[in-house]
Amino acid sequence: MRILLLNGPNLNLLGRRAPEVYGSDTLEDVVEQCHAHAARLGHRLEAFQSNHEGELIDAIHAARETADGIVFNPGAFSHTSYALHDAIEAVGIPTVEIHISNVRDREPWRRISVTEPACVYQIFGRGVSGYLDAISHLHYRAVHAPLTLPYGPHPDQVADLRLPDAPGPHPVAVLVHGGGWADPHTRDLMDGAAVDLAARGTATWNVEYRRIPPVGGWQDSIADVSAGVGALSSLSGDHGLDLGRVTVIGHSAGAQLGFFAAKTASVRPVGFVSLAGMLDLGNAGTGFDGLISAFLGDGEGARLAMIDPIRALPGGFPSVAVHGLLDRSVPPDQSRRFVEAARAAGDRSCLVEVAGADHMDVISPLATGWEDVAHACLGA
Ligand code: CA2
Repeated sequence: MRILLLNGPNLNLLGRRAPEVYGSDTLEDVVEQCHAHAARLGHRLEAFQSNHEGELIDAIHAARETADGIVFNPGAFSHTSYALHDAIEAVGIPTVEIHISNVRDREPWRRISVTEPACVYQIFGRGVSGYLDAISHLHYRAVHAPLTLPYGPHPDQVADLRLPDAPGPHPVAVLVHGGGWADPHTRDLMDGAAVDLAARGTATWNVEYRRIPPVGGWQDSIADVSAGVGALSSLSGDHGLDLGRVTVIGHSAGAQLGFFAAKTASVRPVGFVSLAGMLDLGNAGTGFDGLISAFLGDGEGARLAMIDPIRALPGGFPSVAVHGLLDRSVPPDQSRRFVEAARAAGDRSCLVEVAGADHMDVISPLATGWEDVAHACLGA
């Protein structure tokens, strides 16, 4: 694939001012990292930056001949430029919008993006690594483009459906991304797993959900994932989904959500797989205090029991807890304790420890140990 990396106004100043907002990498650093990441995935990348709207429009038009995907940081033009929106729409090249900063958590006018609706995806608030995530997203989209469908009226109530290249009915893996329930982390985190599992014969339903807004919101997140699972019943006929073989697979904080969705959804899953899951929130360690209290909202510490998977056992379904032994973000003990408690409560549950894998490896088909993870997911 040929990727155009396009940067808009003021991004030439990166690394020279406002490092607290945009980090310390210069634009040259960003371009170099993007080149390397694209090459790792087998793609070629060309970069262009301009402070002028017309030049950006011309670059998008020219990309018709030279690019199959665009990674675009329109800078402040994203908040105002219908002309750029139209250019992206007119050329029809899959374009991922990226913002380095968390535009949803700054001045209200930065929350608005008029260019986003013309793009296939938007990534924001992940620093410079968002550019690399945007390249990965284009990569997985090129391998297997999803059908993105709403399951509710909110823009975050959507999910990506990928069907195996075989006649149905298909078993279904519902994927629930992690990221500490927080805004910048969205479902592209699960793109690799979604594409790989679909290639192995399982339909994948990669669910987005409302996240911490900026404090509280656990009810919305849990309700959304549960509704996302339930929405499979209206899709099964058209897409050949086997509702008797649905598995919920959650990563990190997404495992916490996935567990409750598996318990409450109107479509009953036959299994739950936790990948590096936060399953014992009461013993997550002090490093997680801020995250958990942000999710619960002020003064709601007493409700921890309501959102803690280990305290809500038995689940009433079999579970597999997969954990990389090199995980420094969520300790492998979370999975060990969950499996022990699940068995004690009467659930069938098993632990899969993956040597050499860290927190993100358990969702990456390119990482060490992915075969073990994929088998755990399919076996469930
Ligand atoms: O977060 C982003 O990536 C932005 O697209 C960056 C734009 C801003 O206008 C958007 O709202 C969000 C700004 C580009 C960089 O501006 C600088 C300003 C001072 C110092 C360095 C860069």
